[in-house]
Amino acid sequence: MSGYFDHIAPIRYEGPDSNNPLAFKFYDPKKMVMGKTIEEHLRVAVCYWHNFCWDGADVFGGGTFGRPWLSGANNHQAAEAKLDAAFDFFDRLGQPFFCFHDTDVMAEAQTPKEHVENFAEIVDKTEAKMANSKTKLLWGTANMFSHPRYMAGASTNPNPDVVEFCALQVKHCLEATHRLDGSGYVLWGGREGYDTILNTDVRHEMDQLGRFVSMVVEHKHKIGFKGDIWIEPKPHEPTKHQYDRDVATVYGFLKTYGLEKEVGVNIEPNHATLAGHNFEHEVEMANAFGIFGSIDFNRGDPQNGWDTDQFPNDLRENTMALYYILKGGGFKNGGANFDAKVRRQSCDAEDLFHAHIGGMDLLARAFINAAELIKTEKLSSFVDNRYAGWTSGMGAKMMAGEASLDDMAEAAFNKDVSPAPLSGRQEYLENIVTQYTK
Ligand code: XLS
Ligand code: NI
Ligand code: NI
Repeated sequence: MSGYFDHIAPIRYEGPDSNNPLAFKFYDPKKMVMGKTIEEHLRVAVCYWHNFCWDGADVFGGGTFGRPWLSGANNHQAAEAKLDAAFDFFDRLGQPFFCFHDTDVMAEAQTPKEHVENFAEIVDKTEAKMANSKTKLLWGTANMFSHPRYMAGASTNPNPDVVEFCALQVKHCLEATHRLDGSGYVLWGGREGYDTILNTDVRHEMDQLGRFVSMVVEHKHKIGFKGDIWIEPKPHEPTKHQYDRDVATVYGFLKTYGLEKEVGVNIEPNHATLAGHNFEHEVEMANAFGIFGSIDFNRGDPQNGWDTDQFPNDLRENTMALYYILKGGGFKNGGANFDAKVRRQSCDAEDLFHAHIGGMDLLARAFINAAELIKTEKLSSFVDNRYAGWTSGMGAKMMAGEASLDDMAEAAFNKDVSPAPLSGRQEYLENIVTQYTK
């Protein structure tokens, strides 16, 4: 036990009238909605990185948090102390899953051999911890962006030696994810892009990425990993132009390299907004192409142009997103993680709990709203009705490939009038969402 969280009692559901800041008001894990519990629907995961690996440093100043396990060198003892603290936190919060980057959990390595050894050592210890905890692994991922070797790209680096190192990291991290019974494996491409076209062979880099992701898929099948592989789209930051800009771009990439049946997406709302989309747009694009996987439910700051990774607190935005997630069938192997990056002044153990309790409460509320919206069918029946014309006549013929441009033009010509405008009823539909956002 780390001792760091000793003054915090396990978090319980106390209901909406509770004034206890360290209790759930809406996240009642055993509440049944649409045939499953809230816990089973949302599959909440706590992430390692911002919570247990970040000391509060920003580009202008050093750490503010004083987490004991981060106070010295990142050696084996520190990695173990961090593991103790993380599982102590998980056991008190009671969420079902966690997720990690390889470098989050392990002692820092100087050589490739040390990387493999240090990671293997902590994976053994994590496995032992998991045996005594209810917390399971949602997904693992390799950090291929922090180390200076990745400054010019990870698998899209012009230097194949760097890409070999990526293979080393991903091989071991995917195998560890498999061994720890993870449901998914994430590839976030923060350095998979370019800063200036002047030094970049874009097509070559895209082909590298295509081949690299294919190798990851081949390895998944070779080792018998049954979980999913997800790319996490983001338009920029840290790299100016990232190749996995948004869901539609990722789909185009997957299709180009024949990976669309093998790889899905891990959508992050703040990445969506950075790409100029709203959250539900990205969810529905993924549903439309059959690549929906998991969600990193982080909110951004509407006045900032960067990724703040804060816990979700916008009820309407998340009601909308969960509506489209549910409409697509809900989470399967995926789940809900939110990075819950607390602000730099939030330097106490309590602050980590407030962020996670707030995020889980908000998601539970939004989920119940979304389930009600599904049940009323007010939105879906409107949409079905709007497209009803395609089930018969020329519309059906066109979609079945049985009408040519000539046929359609002739049908239009034979009608004496041009089609009358039909209201899209946006205000009416928005009011329904407002009515169900509670
Ligand atoms: C950064 C990403 C990152 C991924 C995991 O913007 O959100 O934290 O989720 O590598
Ligand atoms: Ni993310
Ligand atoms: Ni992010």
